[in-house]
Amino acid sequence: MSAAVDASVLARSTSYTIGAVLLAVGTLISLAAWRIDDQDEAPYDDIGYAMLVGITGLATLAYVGMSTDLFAIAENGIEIQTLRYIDWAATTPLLVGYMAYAAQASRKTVVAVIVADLLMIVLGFVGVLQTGVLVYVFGGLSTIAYFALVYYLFGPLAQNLRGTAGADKWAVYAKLRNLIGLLWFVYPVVWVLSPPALDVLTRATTGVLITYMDVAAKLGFVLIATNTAGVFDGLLLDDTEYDTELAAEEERATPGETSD
Ligand code: RET
Repeated sequence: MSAAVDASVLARSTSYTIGAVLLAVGTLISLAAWRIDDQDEAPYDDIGYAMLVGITGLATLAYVGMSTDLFAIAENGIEIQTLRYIDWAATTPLLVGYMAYAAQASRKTVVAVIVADLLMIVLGFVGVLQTGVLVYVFGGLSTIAYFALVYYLFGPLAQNLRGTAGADKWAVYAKLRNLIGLLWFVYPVVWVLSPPALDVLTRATTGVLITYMDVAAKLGFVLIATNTAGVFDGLLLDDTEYDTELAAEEERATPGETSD
């Protein structure tokens, strides 16, 4: 193996290992939040927390596998990290499923959002197995599915929540939705620059970039979902401060009635 090839393999496997560690940290954060949180309204209930744990937990396993090139295949001379698409096919439906759950969407809407998401990933995977113009045809179809997903997140789901939920829940939803709307859009950009499309980015650069993006998309999601909801506030403030905060919150919720 030449030194250059050696260095690029090392860059990839090192970034996958770092990714696995950061995603494992995300999993621990969700597990801690699950234990601490005593709210029982969606998405701060068992179903919601199980989804959060699944999002980073499954990705941690995928990253451990990718660091050893598990399930990597060579198609038309291009190596493809199959495990990345398996990870995405399992965890992106969980991410958007969490959004639909938080918005208390109807079953029909939940199914539509998850189908759009799965189509986006599967069509993208079919795209990397093609050559020539077909790569772009499938990439384009996948991007249409992504836009359908964004439509649901910014349209029907948001409307559902805006009318019914309190300001706190809406704040969490809006932050998560914006994360998806902005950060996820970088994925098709990196995809089209990497092999087998325009081939401007090497496999190593693609691997490192996608690791950053996955960690930002998943660890970021977990941090926003738990912190914006104030799950860890009790740990950050000392007891008296926390009691004052709680009393103030109760006062806001039921003005006029003091708790003591
Ligand atoms: C593909 C193919 C090209 C077109 C589009 C794509 C979108 C991928 C996305 C992936 C998101 C992954 C996340 C992973 C978290 O760890 C499949 C690259 C639109 C949006 C959030």
